[in-house]
Amino acid sequence: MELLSSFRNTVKDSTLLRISEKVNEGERITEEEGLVLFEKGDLGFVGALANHISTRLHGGKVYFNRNFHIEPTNVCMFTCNFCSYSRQYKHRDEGWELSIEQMMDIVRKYDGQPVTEVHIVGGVHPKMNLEFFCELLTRIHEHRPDLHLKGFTAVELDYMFRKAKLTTEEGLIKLRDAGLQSLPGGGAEIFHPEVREVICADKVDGAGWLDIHGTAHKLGMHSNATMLYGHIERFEHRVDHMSRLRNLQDETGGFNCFIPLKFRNKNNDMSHVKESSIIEDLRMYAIARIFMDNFRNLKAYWPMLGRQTAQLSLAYGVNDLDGTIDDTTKIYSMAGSEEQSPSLTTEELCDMIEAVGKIPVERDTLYNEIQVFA
Ligand code: V47
Ligand code: SF4
Repeated sequence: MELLSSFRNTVKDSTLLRISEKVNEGERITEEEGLVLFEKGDLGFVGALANHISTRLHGGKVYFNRNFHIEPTNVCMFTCNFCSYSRQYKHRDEGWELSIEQMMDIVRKYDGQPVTEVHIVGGVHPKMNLEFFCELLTRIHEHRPDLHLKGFTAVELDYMFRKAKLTTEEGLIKLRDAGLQSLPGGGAEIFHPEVREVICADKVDGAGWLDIHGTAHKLGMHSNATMLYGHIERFEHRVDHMSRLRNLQDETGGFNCFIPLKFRNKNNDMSHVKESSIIEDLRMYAIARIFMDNFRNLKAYWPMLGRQTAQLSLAYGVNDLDGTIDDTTKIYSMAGSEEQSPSLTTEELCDMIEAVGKIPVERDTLYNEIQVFA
């Protein structure tokens, strides 16, 4: 009620007022209303609504997990224009290709440390096939059965399964049997073909990405969803993207969280495209929180966004900062993020969260609470 009374006097636009009423009542907003938020919703307005929703859902709790990344290779068969990270197969001598033993060395580095998740993601290498990754998963699982294995974007999976001549379901069952428990959200970019055909024409399309995640959900696996924003897309492409995810979530309920990823423009074929401002970033998070009513969690991936903007986003609907990570991910440092070797201790993460008046909570991959830092 309080939320509404302040807007009744200040907000003149009838659609914005209607949206604030819907948020107050816990009702879903339409695609048209989502577009109006992008076009007319100022930062204070969308931020207040988003913080209201996040507080209603999580009571001020902000989650993080203790994880590390393995990036098996940056050699890639695809040619996404925004990618600063990959090397084409013909230039593979400029990239890296880790053997299973080298990846096990990374896993062993964390022996005795309280990490709960390993995130495995990389380029699409023609020689790293389904069998190779099943062996990797089996080895990690045998070495450390308590670690949650989250891995492979729908782009990697699509290529792997086509090469193995398996259906999505057959391929996912093989990976699941080897120990894979959930899928990260990468590769989604922007689903709409008007944009996808310009920024990443040669990889799995939007329908294919959604089909892989939907199939994983039906097999009892969980996954995340991302959206690469702040480049050539228009607001209606963002709304279309979020709407397709929202529809799939209605069907399966298998998404853990939504992660808007800010486009970074260094060292790639889209360097001429200006990066979004901090105001646009915060508006993006807030509108995502309002629109994605069936996603419990909204994550700001701090290695890409930078820790200060990520911290600010906690007042704009975000309730998850991903993890402690260590300096094992290179995707964003290569694309120009201010975080050149991303690593935060648990204490630093907790300080960041407490500084905005929220409660830090360590979670596992599926958002079960491990420890509340009161
Ligand atoms: O799909 C690539 C993005 C994604 C750039 O599920 C870029 O928990 C910005 O999806 N500027 C891969 N973004 C990473 C990813 C992810 C990260 C953290 C957590 C999770 C999770 C998933 O990185 C790609 C693409 O959208 N990306 N290049 C760039 N220049
Ligand atoms: Fe390859 Fe992924 Fe980079 Fe695209 S974003 S070129 S699929 S590594």
